[in-house]
Amino acid sequence: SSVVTATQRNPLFSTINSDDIRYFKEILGEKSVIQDEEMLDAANSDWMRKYKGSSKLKLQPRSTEEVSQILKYCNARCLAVVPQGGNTGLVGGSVPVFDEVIINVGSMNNIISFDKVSGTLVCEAGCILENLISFLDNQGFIMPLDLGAKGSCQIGGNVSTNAGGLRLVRYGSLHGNVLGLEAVLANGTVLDMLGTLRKDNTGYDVKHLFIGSEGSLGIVTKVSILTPPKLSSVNVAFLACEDYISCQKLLLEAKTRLGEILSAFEFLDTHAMDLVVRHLDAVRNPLPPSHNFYVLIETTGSDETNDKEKLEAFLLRSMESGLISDGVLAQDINQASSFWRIREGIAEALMKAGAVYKYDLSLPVEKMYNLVEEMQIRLGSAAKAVGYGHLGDSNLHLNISTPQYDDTILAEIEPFVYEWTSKHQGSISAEHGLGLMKANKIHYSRSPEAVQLMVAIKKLLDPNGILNPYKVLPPSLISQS
Ligand code: FAD
Ligand code: 2HG
Ligand code: ZN
Repeated sequence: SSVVTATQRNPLFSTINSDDIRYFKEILGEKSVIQDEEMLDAANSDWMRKYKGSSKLKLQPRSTEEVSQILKYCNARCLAVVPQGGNTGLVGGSVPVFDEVIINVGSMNNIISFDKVSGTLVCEAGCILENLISFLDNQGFIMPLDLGAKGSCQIGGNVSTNAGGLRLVRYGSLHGNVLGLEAVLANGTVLDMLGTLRKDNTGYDVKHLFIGSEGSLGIVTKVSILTPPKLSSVNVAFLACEDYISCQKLLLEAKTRLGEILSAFEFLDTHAMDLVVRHLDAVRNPLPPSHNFYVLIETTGSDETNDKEKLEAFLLRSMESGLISDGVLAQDINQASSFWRIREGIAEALMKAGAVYKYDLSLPVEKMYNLVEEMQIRLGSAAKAVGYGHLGDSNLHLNISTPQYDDTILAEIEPFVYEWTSKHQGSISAEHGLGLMKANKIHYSRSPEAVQLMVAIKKLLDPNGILNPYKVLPPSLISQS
């Protein structure tokens, strides 16, 4: 079965009644109070169709004030809530576990301001990432983050998961690029931290608590974000390497020889390539088969001639030294996006292939692929271990693909994968978060003291525990009083 059962429903939480519905309709209007079964079905089920809740109510506030009224009421009534954005999360964090009220700020999708001189964009949290990318494109700017889910994910969801993605190697994480935000606490208090300053050391920088806390400390309603200018020359190369050590060496070469123009360094293994070619329409391998590893390198700079020369010299050198065995440089924007489609389509292809167990790990680059190989040996012919990810950020996406979910396979994977990661000082959550999937695994990557501090912060900000319960932190630590 695909059903993931976590834990027991917290009996302290109330259940929705008709007075609650009446109140929400009064403050939000009929249309923003969703009880329609089909719409609830979609919101109860995650992108992977792996986690399923049974919420009877989804609310769509249109302003910070409405979010505040909702939370104030839910807190007083002890009604649990789950903040949901584009529902593209991969750790079961965005869907209810039981009957939590779903709150989606997707109707809050206005751009508030854009300042060209500083590159600061201020917008509401429900803006879809791709819409922000298009808006900025017209202004001659780009978002500092990009990811395969851009067509659906919301900037509020990106901030709440501290999403990494395909450009982090160049522009850094949202902890650096988010200059300010507005969030609503469990009791309805609106925290205005929507600054636009690059530098501001006034006491504790509290906004960081909301970046990556997966909706467990508050609902993000507005964001101010630093955006880089769009540079004129972008090049994308799709390369083949015969062994993993060559991928590693190529990364170091790319960092030193491409330097400031390097804007992405992604890798996939031959199994990932097979999956996208097999399951996605119109996707083909631009290189003659078959190679063990593929690397996608993007450069972004401001001098077309210079950048191209630099990249070509790098490619020639890497070819001569044997680090790459084949490669192709995109000749136009369509070819460039077809290369990106291969990399960005892997998650979708894995979904089409059947059941999938996902692990999103930070590991030392040198050891990263050993895990994929060890996993493949453990699994034998029962399942396929696929390795790909953001090599430039030491972030491996280990995916185990099988025809259907199977507890004996799961027992081969866990806790082995977490223990292995912990032993190598890695992180069990590089960019997707802990969600429901890993709430009880936090100790593999955080000390007991750090977890205790997180629990204390959670209790301070959300004493009734109504915000995204059962997620992020071990439920057993939250319900203790
Ligand atoms: P949701 O999935 O709706 O929610 C995610 C979490 O954030 C939940 O815990 C939810 O409660 C919380 N949340 C959502 N909105 C708010 C809010 N306004 N306030 C408070 N909490 C909120 N992730 C990466 O890091 N890098 C990638 O490269 C990447 N690629 C992906 C590719 C595909 C095809 C898919 C399906 C997913 C990918 N992801 C990636 C995972 C996911 O898309 C991102 O984590 C994304 O940031 C989630 O945004 P969302 O709006 O869909 O949030
Ligand atoms: C990516 O980088 C996403 O493609 C998804 O983070 C990773 O599905 C995955 O494991
Ligand atoms: Zn990723």
